Amino acid sequence: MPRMTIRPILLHPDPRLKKAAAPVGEITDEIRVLAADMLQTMYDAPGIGLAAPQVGAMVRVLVMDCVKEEGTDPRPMALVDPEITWASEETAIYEEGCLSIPEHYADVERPSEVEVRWTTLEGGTATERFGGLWATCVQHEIDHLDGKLFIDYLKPLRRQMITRKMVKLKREQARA
Ligand code: K2U
Ligand code: ZN
Repeated sequence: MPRMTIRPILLHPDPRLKKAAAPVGEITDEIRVLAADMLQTMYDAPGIGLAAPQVGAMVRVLVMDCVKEEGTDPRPMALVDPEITWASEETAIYEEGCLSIPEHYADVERPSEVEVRWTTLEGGTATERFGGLWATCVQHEIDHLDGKLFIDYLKPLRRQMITRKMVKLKREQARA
């Protein structure tokens, strides 16, 4: 595997985080390197999921590893052109965060189970049903591919307050 690179994670507000990413179609070495870089960037953050637009790549690729039990082997996954093919009626509420909106958390309600079909990095097709934190994470990442952030589920006032604080943070970071 070629040397992996940790890529900078874009911070909200950023127009690239609000744009829908383009389908990948054919898997190229460039996509494989992007996925490897995204996994390394995710582990470094640390996070349990990351979508390509968060590192400025406007393509439909997401990575995740939601294994949290100590002593369980990590399960790094890369999903290309993921589609939700089924979602449960039942929902679950999870206090979500986002690597592009650091230090802000809010309860988001989503279907508690989803079935996802995607293209693998080997060019095959895979289908899997996700539950628990995996289900929350894969839906959070697929939202990123559609230019949607978890704060878009909040009331306007709360969203505006978070956005104002992020604008201030970015201004301070730019000055530093
Ligand atoms: O996409 C991202 O910004 C990474 C997200 C993924 C995620 C958000 C909410 C719920 C599940 C996954 C996170 O920042 S990764 C950080 C994290 C770590 C443990 C539990 C929840 C979130
Ligand atoms: Zn996020």
